[in-house]
Amino acid sequence: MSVVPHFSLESLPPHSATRVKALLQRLGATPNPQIAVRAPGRVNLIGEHTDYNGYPVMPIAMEREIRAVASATGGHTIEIANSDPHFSPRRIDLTRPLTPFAAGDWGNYFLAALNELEPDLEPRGFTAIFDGDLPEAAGLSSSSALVVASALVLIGMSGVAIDPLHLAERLARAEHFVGTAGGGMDQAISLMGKAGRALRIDFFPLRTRALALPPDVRVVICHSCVRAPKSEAAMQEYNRRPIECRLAAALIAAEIRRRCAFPAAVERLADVDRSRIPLPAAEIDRIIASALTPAAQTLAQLAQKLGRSEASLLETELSPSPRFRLQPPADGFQVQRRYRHVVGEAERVEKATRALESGDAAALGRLMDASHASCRDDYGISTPELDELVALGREAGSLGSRLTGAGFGGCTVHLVPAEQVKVFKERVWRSYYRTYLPGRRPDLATGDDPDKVMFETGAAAGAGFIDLIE
Ligand code: NG1
Repeated sequence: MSVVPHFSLESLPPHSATRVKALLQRLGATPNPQIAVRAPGRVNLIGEHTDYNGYPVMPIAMEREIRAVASATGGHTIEIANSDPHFSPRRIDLTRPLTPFAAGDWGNYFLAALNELEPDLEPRGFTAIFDGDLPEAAGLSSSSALVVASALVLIGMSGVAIDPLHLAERLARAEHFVGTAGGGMDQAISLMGKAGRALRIDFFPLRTRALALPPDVRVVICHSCVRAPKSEAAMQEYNRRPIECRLAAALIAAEIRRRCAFPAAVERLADVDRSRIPLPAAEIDRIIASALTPAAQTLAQLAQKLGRSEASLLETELSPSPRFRLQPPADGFQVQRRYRHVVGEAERVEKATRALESGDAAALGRLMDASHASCRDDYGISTPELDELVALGREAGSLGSRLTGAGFGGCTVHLVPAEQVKVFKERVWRSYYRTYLPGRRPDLATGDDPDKVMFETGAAAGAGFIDLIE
């Protein structure tokens, strides 16, 4: 079993160490044990919306993070505060059943970790202060970094040892507490990121493989300035994708079973991967074509094809997490397009793995471009702003550009030759932030500081405890 790593304060980037010291000062002098933790956000290079389908992803842990300090208080109350005044303090009474705060409340991400770990850890009261430099609602996984940091605070306060891989698997499920039906990429990269490396992550069971980034390229992130908060209408749009994929898997499984014996348990698209269907390739093509027709499907059509009632679909596939039920979309379920994106994206992750193994940055860049087109055309998760930022990034000299994270706003990721980064940023600043946005979206304030909306990141180490004894 491996354990969650410990970092010395001196080993942290100066900015991070300074913030931790400021948090400790705010916590004040106390005779009780104090702990500090950090959990990075992530930028996904390729493999978008593949994780919950059982297909791989390839992110890096970012050099931006959520950090927290905590001190035991005894008793049965946990108090959490945030250095960002937008997030008011929250109090949790451990003697009562956990009840979520209002939808979208930051405290729910702490509760997600507590709800998962409470039976094992039996936590006592403490005070914790959280802090971070990850833009939220930006597709950079600030929510999972908060869940991971919360989990480490709970673990640190209880003094138990825990395997990061096992913890990542549990926290992926735990985050469903807030209502999203996401996969396990964000928690896994935050916990197991490797400095200087991308991680190829496979799921069910979770496993990771570190791959060196080509030495002569940099990862640049640009914010489209469109917020993508998953707690609002975007949650319907986000959760619709895993649900459409699950329906696609069920449709393919039903079609296979008409022709041959096939295992009963089909939960996700990887369960009906072509390699798992014991039939000739041409027959598999016919099965997929007849299971997934191009036209969008109504709930009634799906129920009929699957031999199920609409009510049963609503109660199972359309209710993927405890506090969420999808309203059937007015434009119908797009099962064929979603399937095409997921299997194409899974193939691109395989090719991207080979590109990194051979240090071929140009090949990775081409795969990133193709990924964006598929996210836009088949998965329907892009926006006009993201498309423009991707196109302008390519014009400004990137080797490959794409939206990153869930989509519907947030950030783009660009693979830029090291010597081009300065020019790239100057061009994108002029073309997107100074020309496109003021013309098309004057409502979106960008400010005057390019570094607030565009930044480079290397690959950081995964989450851990920060040793406070000098
Ligand atoms: P972000 O970008 O953090 O909302 C979400 C999911 C991931 C993955 C990506 C799309 C959560 C916590 N995260 O990430 O699992 O599905 O979208 O690739 O739901």
